[in-house]
Amino acid sequence: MTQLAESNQQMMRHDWSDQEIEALFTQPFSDLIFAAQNVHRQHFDPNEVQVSTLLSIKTGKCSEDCAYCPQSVRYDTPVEDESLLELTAVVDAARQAKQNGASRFCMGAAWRRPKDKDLDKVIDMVIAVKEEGLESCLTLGMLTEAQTQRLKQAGLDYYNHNLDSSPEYYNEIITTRTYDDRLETLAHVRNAGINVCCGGILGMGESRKDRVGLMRELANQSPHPESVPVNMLVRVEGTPLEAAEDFEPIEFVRSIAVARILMPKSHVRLSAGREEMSDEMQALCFLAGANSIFYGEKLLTTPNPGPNHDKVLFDNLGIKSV
Ligand code: SAM
Ligand code: DTB
Ligand code: SF4
Repeated sequence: MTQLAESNQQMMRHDWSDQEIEALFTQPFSDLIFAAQNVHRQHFDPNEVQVSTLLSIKTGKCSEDCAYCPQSVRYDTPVEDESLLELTAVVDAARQAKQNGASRFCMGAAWRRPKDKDLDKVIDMVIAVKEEGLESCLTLGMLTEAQTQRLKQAGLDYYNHNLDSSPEYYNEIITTRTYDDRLETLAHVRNAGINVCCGGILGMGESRKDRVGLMRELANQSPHPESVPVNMLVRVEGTPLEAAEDFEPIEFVRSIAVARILMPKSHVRLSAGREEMSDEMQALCFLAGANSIFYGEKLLTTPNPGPNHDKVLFDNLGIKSV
């Protein structure tokens, strides 16, 4: 069988074993990148990258204990708390994002789960963002089935809810909600017909085996999440993970390539952590099949390369933002 026929046969599987995923990870780098490029080119224009902008609509004072997160009330971090933004501030930010070339506007809130009265206001934001001609995305924490249905009715395009790590490593990172809680919210989102954005974080002290476990959980969802953010931990002072070891860049690129091979039609987002990546490393990530980024000077609370830097990078690589 030719290599192309073989990779076609591997399309859209939801039954990957750890051994198979491990074998993808351990291939020689050139073989892995070549395989990922092959898959990528069957489904996407390799010179197009989707661009999303993030806005924190409610910042800090979150009750959860996610060890990576500067917004947890339990850690003393440089984050300035802010209650839910007014609609006008969100519309202004959405217009700016559109002007900068973003096609999707993602709003994030530091909540364990939204209260219904807060959801009313967020729904107005979704409607307003869509009126600006942008796709809408939310990340608000856990949702009930009824809340998810209301978001669908409002026209929400994507909901981001990450698995963050393998189930095996999860308890080292978060104790205030379970892996199953996350899967339940993801099921509500999928059942409501909202596109699923679901990924994780690398560089939290996990092993290769845990990265395999995260990829297994993502890829064995059926259908695959439409969008898969792969975050590199942003180490923030005051969080339990502030002194995590540097994450090996080639291992990060390998992880992107594995995500691309496992989830051929998903947008794989080179998400948090770009501020610490060289342009060369980002170029390798695009070569490995990443085809989405967050654009704009800030992620939720931490810095991101600004639009000017990204414009030069995209020009150098001949990438068109979509
Ligand atoms: N509170 C909601 C929740 O946890 O689902 C939504 C916002 S939360 C900040 C969204 C995601 O951001 C987390 O699931 C995590 O994957 C990512 N994140 C948070 N802090 C991060 C950090 N320091 N480095 C990388 N990713 C981070
Ligand atoms: C995701 O996976 N990464 C984004 C988005 N979804 C919401 C958030 C990254 C946050 C990085 C830390 C911060 O800026 O607070
Ligand atoms: Fe709260 Fe989300 Fe941060 Fe966890 S990741 S502490 S739930 S804002």
